[in-house]
Formats: sequence, C-alpha cells, structure tokens
Amino acid sequence: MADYDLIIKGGTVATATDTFRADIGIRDGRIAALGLGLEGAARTIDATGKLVLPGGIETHCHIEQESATGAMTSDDYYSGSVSAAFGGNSTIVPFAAQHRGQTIADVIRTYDDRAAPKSVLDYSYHLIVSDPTETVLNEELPMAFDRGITSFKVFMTYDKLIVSDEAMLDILVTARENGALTMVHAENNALIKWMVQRLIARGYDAPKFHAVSHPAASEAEAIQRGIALASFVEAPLLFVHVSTDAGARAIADARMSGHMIFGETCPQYMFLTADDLDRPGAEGAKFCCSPPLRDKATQDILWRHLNAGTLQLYSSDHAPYRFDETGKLSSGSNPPFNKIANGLPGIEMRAPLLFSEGVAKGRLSLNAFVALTSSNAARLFGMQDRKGSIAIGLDADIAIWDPEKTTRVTAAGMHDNMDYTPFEGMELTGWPVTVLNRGNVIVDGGELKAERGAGQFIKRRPFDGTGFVPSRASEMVPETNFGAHLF
Ligand code: DUC
Ligand code: ZN
Ligand code: ZN
Repeated sequence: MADYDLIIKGGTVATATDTFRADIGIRDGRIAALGLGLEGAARTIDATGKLVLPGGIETHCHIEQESATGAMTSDDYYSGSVSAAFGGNSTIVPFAAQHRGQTIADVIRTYDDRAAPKSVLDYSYHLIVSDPTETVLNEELPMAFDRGITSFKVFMTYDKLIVSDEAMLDILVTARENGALTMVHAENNALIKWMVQRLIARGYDAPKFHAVSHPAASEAEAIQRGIALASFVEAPLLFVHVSTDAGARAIADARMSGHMIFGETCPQYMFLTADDLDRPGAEGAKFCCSPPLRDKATQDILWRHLNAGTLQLYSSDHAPYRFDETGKLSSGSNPPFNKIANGLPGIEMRAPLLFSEGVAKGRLSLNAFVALTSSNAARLFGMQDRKGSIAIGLDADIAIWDPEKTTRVTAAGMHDNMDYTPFEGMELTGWPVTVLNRGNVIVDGGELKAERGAGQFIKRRPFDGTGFVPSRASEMVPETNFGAHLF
C-alpha cells in the first residue's frame, strides 16, 4: 500500500513566514509529511518551477444572498465556489443575512440548504445581523456561535440594516462574552443621506456621483466611532472594506494602543478608481460599490497599510449583480446612482491581482501575500487548526501557482455567473494552475475536477485575542467606577 494518496513534488513551498523547497505528502485529506525526496504515493503532481501555497481563504463574499432591498446575487453556491476555486481558493466564508423579523436559526437553515448541495469548496458563513433583539443577542447568536459560526457583520449605514450605537454596544458585548468577532461596515449614514439628497435634488444623478455621495470623511468618522465603542467595552472589531487613508490610520492608531481592532481592504480599492464610474452612459454602474472607489493616491497608501500590517485581510467583497435588469439595471437602463445595486464581482481575480501587482512587481513579499490571502483569515476566523498554512496535520488545502504564467482578464474567462468583470483587459503575471481542497484536486490546468456539493461546512473556533492586552474604560471597571458591575 502506498504511504501517501498524493505527493506534490519539487515545488517551492511558501507560508506566511517561510519559503523552502519541499515535497508534500498527503494522506486522508491532510498534510502527512514535508520533506525532500518523498516517495510512495498513488499519485504525484510535479510542481517543479511552481510555488506551492496554502489555498486561499476568501472571507468576504456575497453568494446566493438577497440584499436588504431584495436583489439576489447572480452567483449561487455552485458558480460562486467554482469561480473562487479557479482563483486559487480552497475555502469560502460568505455572508448569511438576517433580514428584519427573521430568526437566526431560520437564516442558518436557509444558507445550509443553499450551500451544502452545491459548494465545491469548504465553507462557513458570517451572519449579517440587522435585528439585534434581546432574543437574538441572548439566545440565538450564542446558539450560532456554538455551531461554529463565530463571526458576524453589522452595518453603521443603510436604513434597512443600520444598528444604533447603543445596539452596537450590546452586540459588541455579546460577541466578547461568547468569543465571537464582530465585523462592521463603517460609513456615516446621515452624511451619506444628506449628500445623496443634495446631489439628486440638483440633478447630479449619474453613476459617478455615487463616489461623491459617500465621502471619505463618512468612512473615517464611522471607523473612529466604531473604535471608540469597541475599545470602551474591550471587544474585538474588524472593519471590512477599508477604502481610505484616514480610516486605515485610525485602525493603526487603535492597534498601537493595544485594542483588538482589525482591518480589511479589497482589490477594487487597490486597482480601480472613481474615474471608472465616469464611463459613458450607464457603464459606470458596473463600478458602483460601497464604500466607493477612491483615487490613485489612496491606492498607493493602501499598499503601505497592507505592508505595515494595519490591514490584515485582503478580500474580494464579491457582490455580483449582472449588468441587466436582474442587477445593476433593475431601475431602468439609465438608473440614478442611488438606485444601483451596490457591489462588484471579483472572487476569481482577488488573489491573482494581488500576486501580479504585488509579488510579481516586488511591492509585496510572497509571505505577506500568503498571510493576506489565507493565513490571517484562518487565524482571525477560528480555522487555524485546519487551514491557512502548509504544516503537518493541517487540511491539504493547497494552490500551486505558476509564477510566470501570463493572463489577460476577460469576462468570458471568468467562471462566475456574471456578464462583466471590472478588471477587464488587465494583463497579469502569475496564476493558480492547480487547486486542492482537503487533498482533492478541484481545479487543474484550467479544468474543474470538483464534485458539486463536495465542500464541507467548517465548524470554526472562538475568536482568539492572544497577544492583545487592551485596557478597559475606567467607567466599566468596578475598582474605578464606585463598584458598579456592568458586564
Ligand atoms: N457592503 C458590502 O460589504 N458588500 C456589498 C455592499 C455593501 O454595502
Ligand atoms: Zn459592507
Ligand atoms: Zn461585502
């Protein structure tokens, strides 16, 4: 009998910390050996000249999800996970959205029914909580955390999703007490509504005014407020889709002060600008997302924040709405900017864009690339015991990259259920040619090898705040608040 089911031979392995030559022996879906000259496998993959990296972990994507206004994303768990797999990912963590009045148990059941029969990749969900009632906070969320869904997102904007600052404090305390991580969409709702109203009233309704209606100041203010609330109750908070220098600097400051504050940015803020919204006719609608695209100077600064560790995650925020009446044009062929579904597709392009523009151009180390696309997500979202690195005992989730392969991005080349890609025409260097999930080859040489529904739900561990020694606000501590016990 062979020692291994599979050996990946002759490649250069890279983790978030190390780069080394090694063969990888895989048995029963896990990494069983790392060494030189491994032999004795039923199957061998020759990785000579290739980079052998942990499979990507995509932790910000919207798949088979209804928005608060009722628009359904164009990808279901099959097309969404297939597209993710072609982009070098082995695991996805999309959102399971609660709409007001819905129980969390009902939300989880709905998404289990959507994901289990279709996902080709391992998966979990973050909940979106829009109705934080007492029952949701005290009974339903703890039940979800016990089931291994240990993260959830809340919104500081959008009338149908927004949570008040008081609700946010309740939510943060619930998360803290149950070992969960709160993620937040941070934009100032009032400032955006005020801008939208003024722009529309004056006839400025073209897609490009979407960028004007969501000012950088709106993100900066909400991030600062989120930090103030989270640090007051000593709770961890992750700011998703950070798009401004001011927002990222607030995160960096909070981290330097010891607070459990984390940040994520996305390819659209690194590789597109608000000028893309100023395309002829309704074309700009293809580039409407929130927060909006910014400018070239911000792109340069976001690279610095990625390299400096301010932002630990780089995710696609894949929110696919087609350029037709089911998506971007649901309010007509020339929609005003405030009636355009928010979001861009990009799950397949996330890692290749960062590799090409970062690693291949010398702006990012290979190890930082692995950290940003895989390892940091595993740690932040409680999967580090199974995923996010190449080490003995971990799941054999592996992406084999050809660092020389060049690709021209086209919508037709994508495997999602979209009719455009915002990255059309970009020339990239480096591509994930073979992708494994738990030892199974799911993509190889441009072909899908995975079975529909082969992905497994991953029960995630509680948030681990090791290394942070935050100081609680004195008003929350009995020794300094005249003995009041507030937790
Ligand atoms: N926030 C997201 O994270 N994705 C799409 C739209 C939004 O507001
Ligand atoms: Zn958001
Ligand atoms: Zn999103």
